[in-house]
Amino acid sequence: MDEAIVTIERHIVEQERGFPEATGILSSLLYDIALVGKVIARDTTRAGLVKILGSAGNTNVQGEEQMKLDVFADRVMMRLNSFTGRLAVLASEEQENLIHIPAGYKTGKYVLVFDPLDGSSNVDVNATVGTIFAIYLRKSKEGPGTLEDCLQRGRKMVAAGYIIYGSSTMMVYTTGQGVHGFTLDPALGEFLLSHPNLRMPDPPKYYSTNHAYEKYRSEGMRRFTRWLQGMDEEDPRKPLSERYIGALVADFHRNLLKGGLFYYPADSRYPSGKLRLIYEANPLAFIAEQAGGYASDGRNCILEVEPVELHQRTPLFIGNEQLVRKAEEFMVKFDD
Ligand code: FDP
Repeated sequence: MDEAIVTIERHIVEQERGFPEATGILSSLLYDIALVGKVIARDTTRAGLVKILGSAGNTNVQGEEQMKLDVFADRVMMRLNSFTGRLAVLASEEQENLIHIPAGYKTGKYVLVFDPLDGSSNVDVNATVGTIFAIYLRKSKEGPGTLEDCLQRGRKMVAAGYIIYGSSTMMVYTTGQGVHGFTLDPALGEFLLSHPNLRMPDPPKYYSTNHAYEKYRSEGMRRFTRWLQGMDEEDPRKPLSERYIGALVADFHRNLLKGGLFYYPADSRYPSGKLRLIYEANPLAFIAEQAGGYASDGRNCILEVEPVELHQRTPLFIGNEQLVRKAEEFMVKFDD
């Protein structure tokens, strides 16, 4: 007999049964985010997209050029989530301040942090981009959500995921019960379970980093890269193949499916790393861990880092555990 077709809605509801005390609000929130993914996917793939390509002519809080599709994705996420009564507060990589629930609408018990369109420099060249999100329980008791609600350790996350807009659109999420991937059937407008219980394959196949910045990197990092390439004379290995798309979510996704490592270390341009702890590193770290992998800032598990500011940057090493641990070893040996 053919296997059952599982929609994301059914899957989310079935996962909720693992939490007897669940109220269904988290399930609804995840389903709202799936809808956000469909709306953004529709716009990234529409022929009329050409009209909105290019820079919006302003910069985001990181001083980076903001593309029009970023603005659009940010608004969709906000508009579909601010009025549902499920959230206390939101925070977006594209906005300097917290996003509060509009006056007159109820606040809920969850906190949503997101990167509306990761890897946005890929938009102009029709390459893969994605939306990354994480959900926490609020810490504050009532009223508008606070900064403290958003500055929680990754370990406290109740759910995380991403939607990737590539040759097909996929949503990948975890609520701490494994990692599950769904592919959007554009004709049905439904995400269908295509990748249940994802585990990072071992041995890994790939590594992903931007070699152009080698000259800004530490001795430990340069030596680590040579180790990955099989050129460490004391510890030779079969080289891993290299793939770098330049959109974290896309590089991570490939490594999740094929096994591998993504790393963006601190360097002399970015002494604290380039990527964002709250919007990028933490959600992907939770997914990596749930898929049998590991994520580190080079010294500590990413999920244990206490955030001190909303747009905090971090070095990131994420993927198969033995590769991430090896990077940590190189840093201790050559950089401390
Ligand atoms: P982008 O600047 O295009 O938004 O989040 C930042 C990010 O992309 C990641 O998605 C990506 O992995 C990285 O920066 C690419 O940075 P480099 O161009 O410095 O390699």
